[in-house]
Amino acid sequence: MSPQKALLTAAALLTAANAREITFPPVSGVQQPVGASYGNGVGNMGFGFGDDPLDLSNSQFAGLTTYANLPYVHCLANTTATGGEVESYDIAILGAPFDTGVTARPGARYGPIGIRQGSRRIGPFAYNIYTGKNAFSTLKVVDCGDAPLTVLDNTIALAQLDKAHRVVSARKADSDVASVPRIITLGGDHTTTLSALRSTVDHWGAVSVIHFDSHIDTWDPKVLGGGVSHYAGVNHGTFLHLAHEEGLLLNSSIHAGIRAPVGNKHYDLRHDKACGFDIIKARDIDRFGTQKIIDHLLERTNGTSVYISVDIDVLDPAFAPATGTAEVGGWSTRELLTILDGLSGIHIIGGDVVEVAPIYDNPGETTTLAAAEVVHSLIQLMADTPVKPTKN
Ligand SMILES: [Mn+2]
Repeated sequence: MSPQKALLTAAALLTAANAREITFPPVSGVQQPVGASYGNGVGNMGFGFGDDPLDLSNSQFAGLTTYANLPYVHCLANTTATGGEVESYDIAILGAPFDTGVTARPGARYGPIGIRQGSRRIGPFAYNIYTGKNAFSTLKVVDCGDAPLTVLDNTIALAQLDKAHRVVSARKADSDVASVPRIITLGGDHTTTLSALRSTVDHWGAVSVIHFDSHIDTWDPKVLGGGVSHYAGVNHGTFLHLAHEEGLLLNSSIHAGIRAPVGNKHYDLRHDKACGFDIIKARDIDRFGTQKIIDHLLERTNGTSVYISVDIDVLDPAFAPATGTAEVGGWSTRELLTILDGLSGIHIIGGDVVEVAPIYDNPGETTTLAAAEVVHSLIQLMADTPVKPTKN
């Protein structure tokens, strides 16, 4: 190597060594870190930085994954770890990891964690572009984690879930405008809704259920499962029959999005009516549009307390492939969200999103993103209408 070449090589090495200290030039137009306060006291976009880029205390995508990055509260505890009172809340997100009541593909026991995963971009900074509202600004919403449910015995698991609902809803609400906390359950297969209704009856008596689903779920255990054993008759296709039998439902209930076939067109539909339900079929949206569907749901349940249960299979499998009993020909995510948001003002006392089985989802998380946004809409409906119990 010539002395001249050696000198050039040394200079290149020196440059390489110096290049390890990288100083980026200032980015034109950015006056403060992304996500910093707008300077007029109105929030930020939740990317985790205030004026100090090393302030790690407000990061959106760090820490453990709760629904919409909400604070975690151990709502099932008797006291806090230090013996204090459990933190109060108005709306509790509660996971129900149970999927041994299904008649088709299992996997919804991972629904709660999947929905939380799909909710990472939802948070207190978000104002709805259609309504201008922020679902988290008036009532205190927390994530209680999942109820501990055994996977080995359905009877015990459902008793555990019954108890979890009673404990979580028995606390005094945080706000004085809503004296009983309301629960939004992340299912879990649809059997889990039965536990929720067994708890809401303690505070609000029998309720109307708005049941978004492709299936009617009022099947008589005699025709679905009960022929196998008494125990097998309690499943995700019979829970509404059982809720009716237990006196938890008003006869102003209604299904929305139905399209799956029934086993016996006379008996099943007559029985469905006897359980208190009217039916909006999936294709009704083509004839009437979303507004007529909203109007019908509001008319049907007018003057009653309402529980809203959303089986994610109400959506077409194009929008929600990750579910146990997919039925083609369903609604789009946009149509469902339009209908849900259109129910603003309804006396909603509880709700759930069930049958999300993340194992069948795609890398784009299509189903869990949709389910997370449905939960967001349910929270907004609760925030729109604070309720007081009609019993106790
Ligand atoms: Mn269902």
